[in-house]
Amino acid sequence: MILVGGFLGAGKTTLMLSAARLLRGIGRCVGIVLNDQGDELVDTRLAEAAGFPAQEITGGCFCCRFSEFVQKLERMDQPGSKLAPEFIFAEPVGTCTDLSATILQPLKRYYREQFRLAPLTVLVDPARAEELLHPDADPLLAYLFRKQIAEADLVHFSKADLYQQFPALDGVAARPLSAHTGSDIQEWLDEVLSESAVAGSRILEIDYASYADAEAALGWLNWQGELRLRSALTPAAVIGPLMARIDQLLSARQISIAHLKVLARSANGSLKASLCRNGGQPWVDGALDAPPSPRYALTINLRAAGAPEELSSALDLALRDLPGRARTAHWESFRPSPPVPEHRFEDVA
Ligand SMILES: Nc1nc2c(ncn2[C@@H]2O[C@H](COP(=O)(O)OP(=O)(O)OP(=O)(O)O)[C@@H](O)[C@H]2O)c(=O)[nH]1
Ligand SMILES: [Mg+2]
Repeated sequence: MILVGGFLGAGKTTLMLSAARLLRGIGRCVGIVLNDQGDELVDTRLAEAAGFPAQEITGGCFCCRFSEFVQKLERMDQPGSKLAPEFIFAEPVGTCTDLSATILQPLKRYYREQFRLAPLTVLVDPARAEELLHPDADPLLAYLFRKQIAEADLVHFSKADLYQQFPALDGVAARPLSAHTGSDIQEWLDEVLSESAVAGSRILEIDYASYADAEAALGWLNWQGELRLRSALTPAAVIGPLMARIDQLLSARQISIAHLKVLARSANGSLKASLCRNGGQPWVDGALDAPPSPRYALTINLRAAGAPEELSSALDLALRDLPGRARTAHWESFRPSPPVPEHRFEDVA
């Protein structure tokens, strides 16, 4: 089980999918477990679209739903099941930390026969690190970000293709990798799968009140529904203006985007776009050349530093601006509730 942590938008899903493809390419069977505080996850749809067995824990983090997490891992691993991966990647919520004490140690103590654990990798987006390690950063998010790094067995800078230089991380050695170019992904896999790798080598000292406040500093919005257009459009022509409008509305309210993901699926193909900061250029994955369609299934996941009602009203306006009608099947917006882990180890197991 390979746990990949890191802040929202760090590149966890992209790295897991890239590494999973490498393993599949040499004939190994791989599964993926995703996690969110809400329902309707873009990442799960992506993992499924990439052809990997995917499970998800929704409505809370792995640590607060540890028993369910283990059930999902075991379900993937049942003999005779068509889902019987040798390797399982697991992505915790991007605002989660204390994973060593609450997930890795209990797995080591109670499930040592079932699972071999890879070191806890924490991915760091270099630009996000510059922002959150700056003295003017939001103190709660900076606290959470530092804790994520402090408990890692391995820290890697993601998106190395975009940067020449990388910020200092409080004495932690972090090597760059890029899931987009593939550079150093095989090396990372070799390292986390090596016989000598140690999982959960540290336990954090963490104040759960500050951790809860940091998680609640961000608003969460998950939306899923159907879009019926007045005339057929390509997925890029739907997603591009929609994301630009959400970005514009949030920026006007001075709400910082942590991660906005939109997935548009039609019978002609699907496209996902991702925006990790206001005014940025969305990254697009999928069928950019898909022919126009009059109907899309849309999934939208937004995490941003604003009140849930503000995120909802921005999305509502943006959906109304689409050249067609959006029908809501699922809409939730909230601030994550305080983490209450099922287990918490004080010492390394
Ligand atoms: N240039 C570049 N972009 C990357 C790389 N890895 C990920 N990204 C982009 O970064 C954005 C966020 O990536 P994700 O993999 O969705 O990040 P995540 O950590 O799973 O985000 P959450 O699920 O919200 O916590 C996407 O637009 C990716 O395409 C990389 O190696 N290079
Ligand atoms: Mg993800």
